Amino acid sequence: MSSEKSSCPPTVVSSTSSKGPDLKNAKESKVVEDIKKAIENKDFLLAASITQKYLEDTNNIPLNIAVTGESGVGKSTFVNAFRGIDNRDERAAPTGEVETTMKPEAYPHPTYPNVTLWDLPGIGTTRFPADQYMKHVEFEKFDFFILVSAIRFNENDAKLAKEIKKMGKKLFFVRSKIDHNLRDAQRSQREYDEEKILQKIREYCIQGLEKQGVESPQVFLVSSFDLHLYEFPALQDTMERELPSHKRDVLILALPNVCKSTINKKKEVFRSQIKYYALLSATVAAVPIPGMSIMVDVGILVKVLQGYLFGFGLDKMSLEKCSSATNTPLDELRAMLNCICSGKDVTKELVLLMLKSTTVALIGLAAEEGSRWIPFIGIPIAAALSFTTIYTFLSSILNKLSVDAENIVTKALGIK
Ligand SMILES: Nc1nc2c(ncn2[C@@H]2O[C@H](COP(=O)(O)OP(=O)(O)O)[C@@H](O)[C@H]2O)c(=O)[nH]1
Ligand SMILES: [Mg+2]
Repeated sequence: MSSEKSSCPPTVVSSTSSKGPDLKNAKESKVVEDIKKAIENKDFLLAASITQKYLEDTNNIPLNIAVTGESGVGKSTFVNAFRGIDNRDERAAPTGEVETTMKPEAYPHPTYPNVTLWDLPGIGTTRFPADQYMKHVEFEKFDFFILVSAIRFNENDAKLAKEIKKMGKKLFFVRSKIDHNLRDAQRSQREYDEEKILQKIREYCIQGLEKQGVESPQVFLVSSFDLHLYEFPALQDTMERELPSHKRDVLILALPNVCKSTINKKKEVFRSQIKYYALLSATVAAVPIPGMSIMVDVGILVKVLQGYLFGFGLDKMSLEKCSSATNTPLDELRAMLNCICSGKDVTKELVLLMLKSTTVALIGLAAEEGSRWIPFIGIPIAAALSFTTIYTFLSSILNKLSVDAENIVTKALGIK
């Protein structure tokens, strides 16, 4: 079980200052205009299909993360941990082996297959010079690189780092196996001071890289066995800030739930999509096919709620994994759950039950953003009720699930 501490940084509101034009907002504005036009023309099916396509496209944007470094430094373990997979899992990248693979191996995220972690052969394993190595691993396809070292970054690492930068790619340095260093120090130092040791390791890595000509390296101290400790949360924030806006949400959803700020960011990503799901329901409601609306809604809602559970780690399997990984009895985790669908398989029956029990209480409590959207996008009166109902329903469930997710993280990881 992990220690009581967490280096969870405060929630940072994503800035749009990063690289290039704001593709997400540009695309969103265009889609909203197209939907408005379709609704003006009373072509609700077209409005629905534009909305559906937008949601599908947004949720399928590819993100490719390359993990490289010399053999044995913990690359494969990091790839597994990032995907929330134990080294012993059958989907895991093999670990603790002499590196023989010469080509990058793809490991898709178990919940978001559009996100792929790539386990690269060490540059020393391939014996290529840095420029050939980059060609060999087909560097163009990666959104960014993570360069791992378990002691210090050596000459090979520095050469590769410079080549990665030269090719215009983002790079973050991870100093792995920090738990190992701290355990060693605890056993051998009379006055053990964790902060001082971490500072020393960080400075040693940064100075080493600078001496080899790498400018302003960002080094993050990580234990892949305890991602919530040390600087993985800070690495998450940095990766997110450095990505272009249209990829940022994709990364956020795929991040392991290692601190409350991750949960909050996921909640915001989910929240930003609610109006489109409500719109889907409204456009269907505007089409005069009796009885059609509620069935379509329920099908959509099942999928959306399942997505929330997977994203927050509140599905049955994630809870079981969390229980065994943190030695927290499953019953104790389940006792933290308040939302009716947390830890369950979401079925149409369950959603209908939830709709019955929650919307009655919420009717009239039109969520602000939701109600602002109705006249803005020109939703007809007949469909507005459907829009408001779904909007309010999803917002309310999302709030409850995010509280459950925070409680689970707090309990299982001992985060304050
Ligand atoms: N204590 C500790 N051991 C680690 C960590 N990361 C990897 N290891 C161990 O280091 C060994 C090599 O890891 P692996 O991921 O196979 O390294 P790779 O060759 O770079 O892919 C394995 O025995 C791992 O269990 C870590 O963060 N902490
Ligand atoms: Mg490996």
